[in-house]
Amino acid sequence: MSTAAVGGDAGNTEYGRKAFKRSRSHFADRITADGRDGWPVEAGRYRLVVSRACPWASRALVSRRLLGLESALSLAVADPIQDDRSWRFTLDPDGRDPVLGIRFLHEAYDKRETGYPGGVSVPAVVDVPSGKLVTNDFQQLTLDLATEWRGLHRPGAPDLYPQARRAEIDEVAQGIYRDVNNGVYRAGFATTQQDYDTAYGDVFRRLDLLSERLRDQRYLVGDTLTEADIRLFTTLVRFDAVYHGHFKCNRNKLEQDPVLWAYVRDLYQTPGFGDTVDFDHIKRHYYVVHTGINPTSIVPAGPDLSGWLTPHRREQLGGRPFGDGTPPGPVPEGEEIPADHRP
Ligand SMILES: N[C@@H](CCC(=O)N[C@@H](CS)C(=O)NCC(=O)O)C(=O)O
Repeated sequence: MSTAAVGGDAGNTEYGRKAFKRSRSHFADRITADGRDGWPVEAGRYRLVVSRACPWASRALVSRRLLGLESALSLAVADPIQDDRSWRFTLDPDGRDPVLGIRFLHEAYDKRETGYPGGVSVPAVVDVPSGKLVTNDFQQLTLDLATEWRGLHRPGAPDLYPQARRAEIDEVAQGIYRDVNNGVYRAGFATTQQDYDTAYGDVFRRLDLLSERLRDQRYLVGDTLTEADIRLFTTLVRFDAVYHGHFKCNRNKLEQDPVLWAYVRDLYQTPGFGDTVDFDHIKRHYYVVHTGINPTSIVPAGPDLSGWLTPHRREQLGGRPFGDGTPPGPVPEGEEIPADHRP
């Protein structure tokens, strides 16, 4: 399996000596309370398709848990290893998603647009009655779950995108996206020394700034969990397992930054964050699929995960994780992370 063949992160890379370029999500319809794009928010109508390996999809996994949308928006988890037809439902009986009845996510893309030339990506939201893809716009998806889906939130759901803080959340999130979320990919898929050096510099410059910001405040914006924390979490939780080695972001491991390491453990141990994380899927996806940068596909045995559950002491900084709300309940049956895929 060649890196280019599997598409996605790798497929979005322009090979040759060009810088890594992430393609824009092509399907940007929005599911809204008023249904203005033709897709009204409705319990049970849509299916969220993710890979637990994917940081962009993982944002949606965390939001869905924190907001208590699990019964309103069902979940399909793709195999972390794609083949040349991209994401597939080989973890399900018969290799078929039990609700959509399809074997490959591309079938939902095809139903939406025949001959669509772009890549098939997660997260994807599929309309169950028609089987059509609605959106793969990961940037907008979590914002809509936090706002447009409010009518279906659980009682006690936090406000992850509070009106009064949006400008600050957007600004913080923009730097995180450019330098951290996407910065690690720019480093990992760089094909020139100069591109790699630039990306590596961006990653650690931004991480240093974030570490400084989080030294005396528990969360990134205000004193509660917001969209900004979700976006930083999904990269930090992968950092030592894949980005440090596989993507060569190796100035230091996260574990060596006392502030960020405590911050990410705090989030990991908060219901709705760590209970969505599958380290086995994460490691196997990156190391097996990206044969351009790991030709042997050998998946490293480490790192030791036991530190994730150690006390973080961030509660001493105050903060009210859920604001006036409450933590989410237990993970729904069937969505638990297997014991050997977590610390
Ligand atoms: N939708 C965005 C971002 C989401 C994204 O890149 N997801 C990756 C996984 S982390 C993906 O699904 N790639 C397609 C593939 O690997 O087949 C895009 O098109 O670039």
